[in-house]
Amino acid sequence: MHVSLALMFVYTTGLLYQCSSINPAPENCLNYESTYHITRACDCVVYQSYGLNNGIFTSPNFPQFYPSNINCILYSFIGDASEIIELTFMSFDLKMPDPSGRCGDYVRIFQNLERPEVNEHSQYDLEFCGGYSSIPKTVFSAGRSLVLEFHSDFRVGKPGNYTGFKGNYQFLDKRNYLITGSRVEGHKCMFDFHSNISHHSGRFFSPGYPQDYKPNSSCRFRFFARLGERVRLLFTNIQLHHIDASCRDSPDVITVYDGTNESAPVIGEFCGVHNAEEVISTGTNLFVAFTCDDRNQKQGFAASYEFINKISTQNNGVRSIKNDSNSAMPTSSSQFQCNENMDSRSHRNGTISSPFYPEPYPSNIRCRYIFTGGGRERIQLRFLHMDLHVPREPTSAVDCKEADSVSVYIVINGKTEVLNTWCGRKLPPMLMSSQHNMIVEFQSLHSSKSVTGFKAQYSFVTNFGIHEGQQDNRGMCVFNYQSSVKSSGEITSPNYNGLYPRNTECHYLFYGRGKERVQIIFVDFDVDGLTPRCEESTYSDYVSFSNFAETEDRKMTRLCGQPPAEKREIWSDGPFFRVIFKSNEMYDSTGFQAYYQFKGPQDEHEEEGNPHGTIIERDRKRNSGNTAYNSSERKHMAGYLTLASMTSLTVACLTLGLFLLPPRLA
Ligand SMILES: *[C@@H]1O[C@H](CO)[C@@H](O)[C@H](O)[C@H]1NC(C)=O
Ligand SMILES: *[C@@H]1O[C@H](CO)[C@@H](O)[C@H](O)[C@H]1NC(C)=O
Ligand SMILES: *[C@@H]1O[C@H](CO)[C@@H](O)[C@H](O)[C@H]1NC(C)=O
Ligand SMILES: *[C@@H]1O[C@H](CO)[C@@H](O)[C@H](O)[C@H]1NC(C)=O
Ligand SMILES: *[C@@H]1O[C@H](CO)[C@@H](O)[C@H](O)[C@H]1NC(C)=O
Ligand SMILES: *[C@@H]1O[C@H](CO)[C@@H](O)[C@H](O)[C@H]1NC(C)=O
Ligand SMILES: [Ca+2]
Ligand SMILES: [Ca+2]
Repeated sequence: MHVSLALMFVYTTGLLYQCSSINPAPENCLNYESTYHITRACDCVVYQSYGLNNGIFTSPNFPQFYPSNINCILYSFIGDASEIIELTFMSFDLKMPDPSGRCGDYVRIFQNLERPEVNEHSQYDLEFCGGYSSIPKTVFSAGRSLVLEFHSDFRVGKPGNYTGFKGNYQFLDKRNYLITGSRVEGHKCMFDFHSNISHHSGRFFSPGYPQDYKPNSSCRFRFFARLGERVRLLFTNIQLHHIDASCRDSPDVITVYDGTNESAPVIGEFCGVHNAEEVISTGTNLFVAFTCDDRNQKQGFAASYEFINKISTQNNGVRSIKNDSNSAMPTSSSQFQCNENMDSRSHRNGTISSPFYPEPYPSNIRCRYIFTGGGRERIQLRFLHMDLHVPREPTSAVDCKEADSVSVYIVINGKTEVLNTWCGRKLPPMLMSSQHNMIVEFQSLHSSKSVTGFKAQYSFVTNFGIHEGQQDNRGMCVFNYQSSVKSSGEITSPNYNGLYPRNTECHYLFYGRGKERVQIIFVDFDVDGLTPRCEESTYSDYVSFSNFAETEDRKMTRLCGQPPAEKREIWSDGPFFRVIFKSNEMYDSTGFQAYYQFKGPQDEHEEEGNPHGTIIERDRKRNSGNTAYNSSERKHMAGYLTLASMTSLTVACLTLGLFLLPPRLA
């Protein structure tokens, strides 16, 4: 036993040693036709794809310090004709660049070589040095070869104090990154995808993927399904440059249109980072546009598509019938079918309820109500009745775990997550899904002779529960308010006065006439966030304002939390104004209700007061009952942020203080 352990130890360390040792030598360069390696006096080390298709490469002596005065080592990675190379750095420690940014020691990457070697004319694509945090972690070649050049400066006496690098190389099949559509003649980057008997699915990518997209790229992808089919897209990787702002203000963006061209309604807008975003057409066509500017290129996106006959639900095989035979009340879930599927194409609205509603429901059952829509549809759920059995009379801290309950699940970035669980008799707030599907689960553990169960009304909506204004199809959730149509009115957050949906962005565009300005007065405001900045880094939802149609307005501050009365009146500079609501993937609140009014220069002097009377201060107790997040979590987060970012110390402390205060109006 002891012996074998010892042997194993020797064996593993031997392997490790072998993996990370390299043997660069001039004779390895012999297969080079060019004279680059001779004029630069390089040593070479070559990794070819036959045999192992991946492995480790390191700087000399890694993890010890690398020697000074390494003139040049060329690491050549050479794959088959159908392969590309992926290098992933796991460790990186070279001398820091000098103050001007120039690297003394460096790694250079040639990733766009035509032949598997560098010559006098080859331009390196990347050069980097310094620490791990400052380098690209993963690089890809365009073709079958990639060369890494390593250089260290001459230093008198001792070696430098740097461990160098260690990375993993992998040969990938290039065919997995080919777009499976046909290129449209006369366009730089446009592809068509037609459904036919033998063609049901495939892939498409941002230009150059898996390499970063090129500056100023603009690509179009058109999908044509056959009659009765729909197009389903799944973006499996989205990596676009992202700023803490509206996606619609982002220069790098993917937009999905529910039709054949840009004039069709927008049903998807993606920027930043995502790993599983699904979009389904309502008709037979989809149109995808990808555009970017010439700064901050990232990897782009990878996506698959499928022409589908039916909307596939995540839970295939769920029985969609409620057996209405009047048999005796079943007592075990195995005998009882109560699952239901609601597809927007057959039921646009209706009700769901516990079995035998309003009679007592059976004990020990679980019912799933699965809602499936497409396009821009969201499921809006309004509870009409709630009377579930609780083992004890609910105390102030209701724990639904032991009780009969209703849970609502939504999909966020490809993952099914519980929005919240409700039990007892308190009516849950009105809810809305974050994209086109939702699952409601009713679970009865005990039941009783006196309970009546629950009933809820659902509808598939495309207006996000926003009732005033003209919806504009050029965005997912965009509403126009024109002075020429209506000089004053009301705007609300999506799904008001229920909880606003997660991961949702809505734009309210105001078009005044002449010298008019727009006045917005929030009469109700509760948006989860950390004041005063309401930034993404503090997991804040926010409402922001802009005097411009497509760029952020830096002089306007964001609103979140429960702002005091004096901050609830906002004016535009001129006739155009844009209000943006943005929610993230966690913590919910009830949002806002506001009055808007277009005012000419004379109106502004006429009335100084608030035309709509006093602002309603919210009852904060109601808030704690209705919001799906646990306010102690937010408290915890505020504390955490205090530690994490010293600059916002005062902000976080202030907010923490607010949360700890008893509700002012309670
Ligand atoms: C390397 O540098 C670090 C930080 O400058 C220093 O603490 C350490 O003693 C150095 N080691 C050697 C071997 O020079
Ligand atoms: C179906 O579409 C594919 C891809 O566009 C094409 O290669 C193939 O020839 C088509 N087949 C038929 C039967 O039209
Ligand atoms: C990208 O487009 C902008 C504006 O059209 C232009 O000024 C810039 O030179 C372009 N950059 C590149 C790298 O093509
Ligand atoms: C966009 O598609 C619609 C419907 O197919 C068509 O009527 C319209 O002319 C198209 N517009 C453009 C700019 O191609
Ligand atoms: C309902 O239940 C009865 C009796 O158990 C059974 O005969 C019948 O086929 C069921 N109906 C459906 C639609 O499953
Ligand atoms: C449900 O849909 C029908 C037809 O689309 C409509 O007439 C009815 O008013 C809707 N009911 C509700 C409650 O929205
Ligand atoms: Ca960019
Ligand atoms: Ca939130």
